[in-house]
Amino acid sequence: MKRSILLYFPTPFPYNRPWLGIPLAHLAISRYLSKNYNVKIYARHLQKNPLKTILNQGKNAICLGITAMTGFQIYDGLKIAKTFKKKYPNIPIVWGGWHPSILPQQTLKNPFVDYVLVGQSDETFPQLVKAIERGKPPKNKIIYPKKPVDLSLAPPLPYQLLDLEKCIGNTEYGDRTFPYISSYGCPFRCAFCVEQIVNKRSWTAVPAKKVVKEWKTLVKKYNADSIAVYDSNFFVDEKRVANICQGLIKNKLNIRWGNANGRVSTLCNYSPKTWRLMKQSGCAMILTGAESGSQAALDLIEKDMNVSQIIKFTRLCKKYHIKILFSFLVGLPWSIDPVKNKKFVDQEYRSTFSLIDKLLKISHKNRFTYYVFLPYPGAPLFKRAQKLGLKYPHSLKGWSTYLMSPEDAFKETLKQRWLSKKQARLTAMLTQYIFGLMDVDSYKILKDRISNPILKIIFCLSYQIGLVLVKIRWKYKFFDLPIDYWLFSLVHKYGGLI
Ligand code: B12
Ligand code: SF4
Repeated sequence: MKRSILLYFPTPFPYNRPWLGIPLAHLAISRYLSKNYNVKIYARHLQKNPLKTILNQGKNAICLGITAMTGFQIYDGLKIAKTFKKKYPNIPIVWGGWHPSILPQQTLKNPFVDYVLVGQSDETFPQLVKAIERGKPPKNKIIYPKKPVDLSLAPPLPYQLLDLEKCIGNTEYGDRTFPYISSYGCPFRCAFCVEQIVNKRSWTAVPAKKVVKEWKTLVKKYNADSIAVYDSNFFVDEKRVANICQGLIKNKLNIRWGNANGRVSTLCNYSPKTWRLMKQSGCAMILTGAESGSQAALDLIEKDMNVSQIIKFTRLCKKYHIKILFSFLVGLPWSIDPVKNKKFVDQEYRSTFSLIDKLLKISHKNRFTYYVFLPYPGAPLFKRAQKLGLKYPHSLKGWSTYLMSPEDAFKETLKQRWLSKKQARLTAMLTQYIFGLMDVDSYKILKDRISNPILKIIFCLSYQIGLVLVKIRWKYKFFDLPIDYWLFSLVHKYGGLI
């Protein structure tokens, strides 16, 4: 009988907000194991009561694997790990993913962590599993990859391990959108990002031919009509992108692809031929970190780009009818002096608002998201924030409540000097409510998710009223008396719509 490997994907959100998605990390670490072991992946959106099922399956297990980003995933992961450890004290619990990779020693100190696998674990996890199975577990409890994974040799992700119907949903560019990862790492050095700590500015990718072949399987076997690309930086190699596009066209895959993360500065240098291929092959949406309208802020975060490139990029995307999902951040740690800092942050808001107005004039079809800057452990700006008085946790458990979502961010900022509670709230209001409703695709996506006809009518009416309100608010930059936003937040929190 095959031995089993249990993998848990902790929920990323603190309340009952659904997260539909494919736990790609678990598929990636199972790609060399799925044939010879009984790999089982658990998550709240996959099973009704994952804890109960995991506890029932423990007897024959070699280990339990848990992934975690900094934040709530740690909280949920620890809850499962604690109960599991109580029932099966001899089965090792292996932690991996972004947070354990950033702080491996601290993570290992937790009693419900037996091993920490740092970074890309496609190869190291199978090695560990086999060693445990042979009864020769490694003495070293923190395991590092020897080199970046060669994705040209790696077997395709074993999507068959999941009940995919529970994982996929609709997006603005498709009804059955499948998440996919075509590269690991990113060669850039943005000072707020953890890429350079975990992947050391390396970048490895699945070759173009293989990407096309794997997308073809997703279309033919699983009926995918669209692909969401989850790479940290999909567009590093223009030739590869062009070849992928050509392959998609040649194979008449007739899909749309989106979410692909790319840098403004890289894409501005792409040739018109590649842009045309991208459009023809179904590129529907590019995600980019525009970060700020303030050049001083872009320089502080070492973004290595300028504001005029953001404008050029927006024009290019408009020309080729590709939607942009812009990500902005605000509230950088400028100065130890709170008065000076406030001045800088006010300037960040003004510059970004003015840039967004310019971008809206070029096209009103793009989506803007706006986040409060939150220092992630390991990133260069974290060290700067530390010097400015950031209070941060010193244990794995502590990081589980390091709040990440914009709606909760103001709670965290109470401890910070460089952003007021009011400003943090404003940022959450902008990203979720104002820009959320102004995004022309939100209406359709959300409407399609509601099956009850009466609820659908109520939704449509409220949305239209909300849209008028948010447009007025944005036009006059009037964000006080946010009664409409509070109502929206209630629906958002408990209705689970967005
Ligand atoms: C999809 C995604 C999400 C999804 C789902 C998250 C998930 N865990 O799958 C959602 C939408 C929920 C999300 C939310 C957020 N995300 Co996010 N997200 C991603 C993204 C784009 C892809 C994740 C993915 O599937 N990767 C593909 C897999 C194959 O790679 P991987 O996860 O790195 O896994 C490999 C290794 O890490 C390791 N590994 C991973 N898990 C495990 C488990 C075990 C047991 C082992 C042994 C190994 C292992 O092996 C894998 C194979 O090599 C990543 C960027 C990226 N390229 O990974 C950011 C990323 C993980 N997100 C990030 C951030 C900052 C956020 C947000 C805070 C964004 C925001 N401002 O709101 C929120 C946090 C929400 C919350 N409340 O905590 C950061 C993480 C920072 C951190 N310190 O944890 C990343 C790295 C982006 C970045 N470069 O900054 N995100
Ligand atoms: S380009 Fe994106 S993934 Fe790369 S370092 Fe900057 S923020 Fe991180």
